[in-house]
Order: sequence, then structure tokens, then C-alpha cells
Amino acid sequence: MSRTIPPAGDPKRVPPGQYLVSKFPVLSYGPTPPFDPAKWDLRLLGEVRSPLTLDYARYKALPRVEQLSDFHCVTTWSRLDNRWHGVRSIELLKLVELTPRARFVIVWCEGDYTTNLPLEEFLAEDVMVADGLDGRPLEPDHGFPARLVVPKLYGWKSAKWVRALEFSAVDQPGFWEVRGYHNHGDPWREERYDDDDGSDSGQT
Ligand SMILES: Nc1nc2c(c(=O)[nH]1)N[C@H]1C(S)=C(S)[C@@H](COP(=O)(O)O)O[C@H]1N2
Ligand SMILES: [Mo]
Repeated sequence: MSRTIPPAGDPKRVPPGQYLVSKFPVLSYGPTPPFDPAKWDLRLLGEVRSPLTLDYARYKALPRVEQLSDFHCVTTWSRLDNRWHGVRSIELLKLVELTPRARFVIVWCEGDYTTNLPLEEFLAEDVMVADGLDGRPLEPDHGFPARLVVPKLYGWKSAKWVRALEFSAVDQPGFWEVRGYHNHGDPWREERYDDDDGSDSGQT
């Protein structure tokens, strides 16, 4: 983590149309699910040679990192320098062998929430499944015990309460992606809405 971080407020760090917040807002569609370590698991499935189910103990035992990254919500707030604690996506990928058909990752959460991203972007160095933030266990509302963190895409791709990662040959637009949001969601290119006309949609 020896890169030089430009100061907060620097346009190089704050994408167009975003303002900075210091507290982390909670943005959830639906209720925070209960967590029972005895029943919880995380599944890796789809285009893998053999699907894998990690129970909570095995998940907790995976190699962990702490990593700083910025977070940009499409509703225009950004929070810089979030110190996430968790497992890198590339670490999870060491546990399964993908088939050559795998091109997308579909993220399945508790409740009805899903999101999708290209495999290549899932495997970026700063993507992780986190269970801690800023030196503390993640608050349940923020996705404990497993939330995806995808700093280079809008916040709705950083799915909370993840239970399965499906490697897929075909793209499967997720909860917000089928409700008017951009399929890709790059904040630096303001990929907010699928029609790209800048009009407001329903995300709160
Ligand atoms: N399962 C689930 N994940 C989710 C959401 C959600 O409603 N359900 N909201 C998304 C949106 S729109 C944003 S901006 C971030 C917000 O994360 P936070 O509530 O931890 O701030 O979570 C994303 N992940
Ligand atoms: Mo969001």
C-alpha cells in the first residue's frame, strides 16, 4: 500500500457528479437478514469443475487482507479510504477451477438481491469479500458476514450478505440492472442508467 494517495476532494479521486461523505450511509433494498453461523455458507458454483460450499469456519480461515479503497454510490455520495478487511476475489478463485466458458460473475445474496459483473473485473486486485471495515467487524446493515467490494464500479455492485458466486458463460443482469441502472456501472464514465440520459430512477 505504498502508492501515493491524492488528497480527498482531488478530482482524480472523486468521479463526476459525486460529493464526499465521511459517515457510511446504509443503502439496502429490504431488511437486514439474520446471521446464524451454524447455517451460513458461501457457495462457488456454475462454470467450475466442481462446485464448492464453504461453511463459516472455513470462510473465516481463508487468508485475509486489509485494503483501502473508495466507494461511489450512484445516488451521488462517495466515501474515500474505506479500510476493508476480508478475502480477495483472487484468493477465492484459488479454491475452484473455472471452465473456459466462465466470463461473468453473478452474485447471489440473502433476499432477492443479485448483481452481475464481468469475470475480469471481479478478479481485479482491489475486489474482495469483506467482513470488516475500518478496524471493526462489519455492521450487519453493511453486509456482515460477507459483502462484495468492487471499488471501480458503482456501489450497487458491492453486494451485501453474499451467499453464492456463480461463474457464468452468459451475463445475467441483476436486481438494479433490470430496474433501469447501467449494466456495467463505471463511476468515472458516469454509467448510471441504462438509457444513459441522466434521468432519475428509483434507487434510494
Ligand atoms: N444485498 C444487497 N446489497 C446491496 C444493496 C442492497 O440493497 N442489497 N444495496 C447496494 C447499494 S445501492 C449500495 S450504494 C451499497 C451500499 O452499501 P452500504 O449500505 O454498506 O453503504 O450496497 C449495495 N449492496
Ligand atoms: Mo447505491
